[in-house]
Amino acid sequence: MPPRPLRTPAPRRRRIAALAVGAALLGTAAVVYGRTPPAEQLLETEEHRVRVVTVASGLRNPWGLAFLPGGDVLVTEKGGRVRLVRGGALHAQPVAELEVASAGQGGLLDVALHPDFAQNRLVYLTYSKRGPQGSTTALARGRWDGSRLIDVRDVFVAEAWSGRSQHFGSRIVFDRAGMVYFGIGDRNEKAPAQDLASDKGKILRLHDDGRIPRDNPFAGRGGARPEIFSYGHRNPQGMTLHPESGELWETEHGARGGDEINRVRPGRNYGWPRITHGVDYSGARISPDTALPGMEQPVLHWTPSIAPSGLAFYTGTRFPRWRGQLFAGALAGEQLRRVVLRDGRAVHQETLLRGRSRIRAVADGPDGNLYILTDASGGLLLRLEPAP
Ligand SMILES: [Ca+2]
Repeated sequence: MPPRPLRTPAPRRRRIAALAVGAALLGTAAVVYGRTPPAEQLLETEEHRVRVVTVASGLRNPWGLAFLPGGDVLVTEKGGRVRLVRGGALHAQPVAELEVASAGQGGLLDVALHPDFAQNRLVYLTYSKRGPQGSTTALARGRWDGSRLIDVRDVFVAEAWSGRSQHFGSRIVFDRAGMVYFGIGDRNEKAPAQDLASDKGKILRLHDDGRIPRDNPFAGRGGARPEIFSYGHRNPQGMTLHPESGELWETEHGARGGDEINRVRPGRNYGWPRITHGVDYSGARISPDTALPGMEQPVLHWTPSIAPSGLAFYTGTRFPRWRGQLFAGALAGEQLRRVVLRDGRAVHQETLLRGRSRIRAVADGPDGNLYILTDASGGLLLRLEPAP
């Protein structure tokens, strides 16, 4: 997606917001920018009747979420705060605040729990880190003490420094062996996505403490960074594990057109910018090729772009006909996209929540409902549950 200021609502939205304030959120006096849905709304979809419930409002550009045991939710805000939703209400005080490079697309990004969280209480965060060479994406972790996230320290700082403020990635995913993955965009520099000496445009694979696994695909290869798991990515914004195969799936932004869903395999090249199904924002051609030998094709590409962000397989039982299907949020596309897969291929899609708001994150809730975060200075945590 193109760089755009996130903090300043467009004039049209200000007017809509002014009309909506007071009518929108039950008992909430906060001024909320953006098109705020009512606290509850019914949605007719192809497969299920859905009730959309506002769980929390007043989140400032929320980015990622993680479910704590017992039903609490941690939510990151792009500006650097970690928030807690407990008992269906947003705690007034942040539970942590990180110093982040919050210019442009940078800031506090994703959050994920360690697979052994019940024992070790470790919470992982990605964020845009400032340094003498500009900014990069870093993975940090802290410990949840029941009410605050403490001892937050870097686990891994990627070699993706740039003076540019775009394409930081990222999502955090743990696989079944306990390895942690996070994605980094090309920092809007294109060519480094193909350079194995750089972490730009890569997905990284690490031990939970940031050590580099010896069996990584490029470990021991001269000139290549050993933390790299896959390369040729433009800007990964959604990532999740396939519930059956345990394989990593990812969404990334193209430029104008060429947004992708990929199955991410070790050592593979996902092509950017050598191959793409999109063109540059100016209309200029990025590459004459959409396919080349040795480069992976996406499971599907969205042309025109929807700017996907957040990705989840639905695994619950409350929406039985959605089981095993993929749900992708969309920023510029302002929607939730349902993707039906058969034999690893996309065979059908449905657009939900069209034109309501930018959607930053999607999560398969432990209670069998789907959760989404809207991207606005008055962002919402919404729950999609079966309508009676
Ligand atoms: Ca690609």
